[in-house]
Amino acid sequence: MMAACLRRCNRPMLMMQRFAKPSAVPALNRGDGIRSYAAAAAQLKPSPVYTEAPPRPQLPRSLPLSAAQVEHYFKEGYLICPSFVDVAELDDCLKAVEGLVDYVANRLYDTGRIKDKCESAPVSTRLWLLEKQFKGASVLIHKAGVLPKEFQRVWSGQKLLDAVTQFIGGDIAGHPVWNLRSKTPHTEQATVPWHQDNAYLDPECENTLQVTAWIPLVDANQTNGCIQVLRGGHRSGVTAKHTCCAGDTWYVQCDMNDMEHTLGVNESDVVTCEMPRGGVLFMNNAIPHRSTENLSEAIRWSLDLRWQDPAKPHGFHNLKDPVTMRLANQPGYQMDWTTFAGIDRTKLQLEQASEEAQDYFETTIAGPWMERWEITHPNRHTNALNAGGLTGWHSKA
Ligand SMILES: O=C(O)CCC(=O)C(=O)O
Repeated sequence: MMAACLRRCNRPMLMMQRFAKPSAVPALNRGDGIRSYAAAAAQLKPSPVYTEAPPRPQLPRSLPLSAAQVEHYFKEGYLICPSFVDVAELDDCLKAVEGLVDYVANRLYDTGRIKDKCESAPVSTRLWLLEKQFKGASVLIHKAGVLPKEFQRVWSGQKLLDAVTQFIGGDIAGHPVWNLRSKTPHTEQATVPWHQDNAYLDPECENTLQVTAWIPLVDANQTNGCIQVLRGGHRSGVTAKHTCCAGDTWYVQCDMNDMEHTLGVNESDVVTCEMPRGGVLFMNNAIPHRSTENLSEAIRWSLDLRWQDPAKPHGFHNLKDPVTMRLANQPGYQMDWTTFAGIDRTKLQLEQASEEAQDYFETTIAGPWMERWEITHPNRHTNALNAGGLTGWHSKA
């Protein structure tokens, strides 16, 4: 019923909407040194949502983040907490991942697409072995949009929500953009180029602080492709020019020169965010970041989860609303996952796409974020958009 309503309401929007271009940023004069871009950008009036912390909250328990950590988050646009999540909860998540991979293996096998289900392989390699038999097996996981209970528990866990309260205040909703990343080794599709999360959303949310927690389910390092951020690139709140799409992927990307002009950051601002299992990288929706290639021999599994104030625009193209998790004026508020976890965003988009695209095994992905940016590199994904098909929401890079 709900899905049908959303389908009816959204089809015209998805097919016809053309996104407004992001607000133009005055070109910055280069001056006499490469860092003059940064100096000039620093003079841009910063967007307070990304740079000013709310008052330190009062909770009936100690807050998980120190004042210095909160300050770092708002000043630099990211925060690494090397030991934050209970690793037993991550074990549970990995068990759930095993179930998701098993489901894909069975569907591929039952339809004759693979010869070996690789049942004895561990979660660190099984999907990669499937990928070798069916290119795009990991895309099937990525676009599945299944939100297991184990992920829900992490997402709405008290300690994480307390930290989020320190960033956005006491009203908190889970944003519909979340991802399980199966970063298989040596895979272009799993190497996410420089971007700001805002580039995947409708510009209406650019004055909403959205907090991302990037949570590796295994140790994340330079070898298996951890996240890199461009520190300070969030300060103006501007979304730099992105182009579409990188290589044979559906990812939009941002050029370092453009970021230097509009965000005032360059190579010297790169921070490589290695962290052990149990760590969390907090980011915001304006910080430029990417993940590097996985050069190891094992999958780098991770989750990225997001929160924002439920009263503010979320930019998710009217596809699905955030799920309220906490309300400051209702300390006993009980959140309800049923509607949120019950609406499968990929199914929603598939229902809006052509018959042909409604194939579980489809590994071409196209979506509304592609309409916001110039298509400088057409590929099968952008062609699918041009053909009028929205072939599954990977939610974002
Ligand atoms: O996990 C990755 O490889 C990329 C993550 C990312 O780009 C994000 O969370 O926005």
